[in-house]
Amino acid sequence: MPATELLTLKNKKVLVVSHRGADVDALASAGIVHLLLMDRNYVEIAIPEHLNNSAKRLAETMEIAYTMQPKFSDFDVLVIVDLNSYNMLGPFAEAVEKFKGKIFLFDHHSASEDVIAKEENSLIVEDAASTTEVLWCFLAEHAPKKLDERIALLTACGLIADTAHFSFASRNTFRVMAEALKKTDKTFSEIIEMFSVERELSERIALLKAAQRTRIFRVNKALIVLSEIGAFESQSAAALLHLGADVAFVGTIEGHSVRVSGRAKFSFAQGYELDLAKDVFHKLSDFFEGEGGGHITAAAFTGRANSVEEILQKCLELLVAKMKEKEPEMAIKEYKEK
Ligand SMILES: [Mn+2]
Repeated sequence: MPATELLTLKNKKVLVVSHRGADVDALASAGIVHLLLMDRNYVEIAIPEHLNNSAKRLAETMEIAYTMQPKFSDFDVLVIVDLNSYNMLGPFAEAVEKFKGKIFLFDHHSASEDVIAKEENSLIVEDAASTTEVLWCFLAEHAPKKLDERIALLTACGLIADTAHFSFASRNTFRVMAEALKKTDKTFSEIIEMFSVERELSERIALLKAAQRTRIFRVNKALIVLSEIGAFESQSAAALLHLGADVAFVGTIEGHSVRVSGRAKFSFAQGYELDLAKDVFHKLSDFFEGEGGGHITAAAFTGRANSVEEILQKCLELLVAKMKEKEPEMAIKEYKEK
């Protein structure tokens, strides 16, 4: 089993790093590693650029401290959680690439071509629902005594958030959740309360605008939608799936820097053996400056381009190419306003 050396660390200065735009799973995973190592080491958590509001709320309720400007040279060891590509490290990428000490990595995203940590120090479980699930199973096997109430709560938070309240969950996810719940007195709704935030007006407006600006394509029986928005592209893509799309690509542009987020229904991904990260988002960097990654049903791209439209169009093209592997005869129809 890789990465077990992590459990032997003693008298080290350890920096735990997660991805930019850290979400609940990212922050909870960093919190778990902090709790795990803090008895015998000096541990800090660092987040590049920003955290989402739910992650900020969790940091407050669980009193998890973090910095956004770490001095990498002060540390002996890095532990990277909930990412496996340099792109997701944003402004930290260079410092991690140059880091001389040992690097451990725990993740559940589709593996990228980047090698941030040596194989023996990295544990990537692509079919795990969250990085907290990966960490829980790792500890259950190698250090079960460490599984206390705080680690259980953080594990549950990461699981609930990354599965969108168990919409995408395996049998193992429910098993881990049941084990974690046993270690706490909290109810399910009390755990949700630990990281829930009111959605801001700006986000709700963005979601409605994304729906308003949608281009709708019918490809055989599937509905694929493209939309452009000022912000909240991943939330918008998820919202468009709730409205009825099988796949949604939503992009945003500021100057020339572009972000595109994609979401696919699980049943659709299964039907076409689609991995949104591998079949669409990794490939975007062959055509545009930037990098993409993510999961089977949720992925994103950040890069540079002259317009969002050209990237959205390419997403559609790559998706249709993948669909054609199953159904070579494809009719694509765009629904236009009359
Ligand atoms: Mn995650």
